[in-house]
Amino acid sequence: MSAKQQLLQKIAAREARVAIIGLGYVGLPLAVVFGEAGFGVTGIDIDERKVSQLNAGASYIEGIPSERVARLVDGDLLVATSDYGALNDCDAVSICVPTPLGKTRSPDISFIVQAAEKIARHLRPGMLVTLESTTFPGTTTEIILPRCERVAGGLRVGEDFFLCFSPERVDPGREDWTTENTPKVVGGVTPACLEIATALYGAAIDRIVSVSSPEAAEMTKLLENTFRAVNIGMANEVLLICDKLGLDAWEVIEAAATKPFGFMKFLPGPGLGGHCIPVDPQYLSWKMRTLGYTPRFIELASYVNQAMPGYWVRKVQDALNEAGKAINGSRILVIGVAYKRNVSDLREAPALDIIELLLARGAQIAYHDAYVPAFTHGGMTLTSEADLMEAVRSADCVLIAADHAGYDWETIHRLAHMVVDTRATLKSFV
Ligand code: SAJ
Repeated sequence: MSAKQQLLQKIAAREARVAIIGLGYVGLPLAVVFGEAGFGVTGIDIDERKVSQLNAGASYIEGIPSERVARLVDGDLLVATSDYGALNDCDAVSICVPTPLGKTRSPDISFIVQAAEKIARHLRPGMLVTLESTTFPGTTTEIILPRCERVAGGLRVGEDFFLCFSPERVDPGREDWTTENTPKVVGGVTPACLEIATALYGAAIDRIVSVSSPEAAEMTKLLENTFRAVNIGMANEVLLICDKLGLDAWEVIEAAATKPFGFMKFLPGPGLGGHCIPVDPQYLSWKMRTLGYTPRFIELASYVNQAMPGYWVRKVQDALNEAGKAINGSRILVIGVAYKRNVSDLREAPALDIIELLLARGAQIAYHDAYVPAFTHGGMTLTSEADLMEAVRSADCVLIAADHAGYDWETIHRLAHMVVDTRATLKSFV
């Protein structure tokens, strides 16, 4: 019986053991979903704290309650380790490691390379390897495949082992679209690779979307998030345009959004934050530049989005100036430093850029964020104000950077001497 047939049989019988490399906001939900589909799962992570928490039946990921983890651990369907040797007992391995930007905003795929080299040392006939981490087209076949073939000498992809790309589409904390019900795109190096990945992922996830190659799957994910970055850039440029025309950008965009077809609403804001949207398009942009092509929409959107913190600092300057004040020496309260509403994540948060720019101009900065009790950035440690309304009263200017739910925005509007509102949060009170 061929390696493919053997693996397909083990998948059908739920006898295939699945390894997940990287137990973060992508890997842990995926591990739980495979476990709940009846597969034995081995989670592998370099962070011993994550390993011990999971083995104790505790979750550290928003949206994955500990009960779901404990049930699998108690049922011997989930075990965590930092030892890649555990791959010797696994038939499939999904790579869910971070793909950040390096210092020069170029792709940092070092975590993928490290995982690929460790996996290759344990590769044997009948194994499926699937890369999930968002990356530039070509990573699967140009980075992972050669390492597998070189280290596991003589094994042939599509015959002895199988290799795919399947992008993660996890939106942390979201309850309507989850790992199990979000359609899963899969591209295989060969048809046999695709067939096996479709069988495995299809056993745990409602809908599989097959594409013709790993590159098509890699590009699909980058298109999804580049689409957002470019349209958010467009929304921010609409703000700049409306500013010049003396129009309310939010009024215009909300009115345009009443069009029931052919329009999709994006709103202006303080800039582009998060660990996905500001990062993923740069992976595509970098790859295209190596091929001698400059993707202008991506570059322009990045330029507009990155200029938004400076735009809002000028708005603070203008507002203070009208009151005969300067930024220098003024007390400015920033409400909401997280990268978007109702999250605690500070990665690439535009509020941090705004705070840096204001401090450079001599402002006295205070902040309040119910999701972020304290943070350290650029050697500076700030703590969220204990008394929000007192902080609002005593500020020369309030800048709203994240419109979190649960705030008494009406009272804030009433008590603030002046407000620069990057999210039009107070629009209904004006
Ligand atoms: N933003 C705007 N205007 C908008 C939308 C977003 O300024 O109209 C800002 C946000 O404040 C944030 C940044 O852009 O700073 C990114 O916003 P986002 O809503 O795209 O948030 P993310 O980074 O959490 O995006 C995730 C992505 N999920 C995955 O990559 C799997 C994205 O693909 C989802 O579409 C998005 O969540 C979502 O829809 O919530």
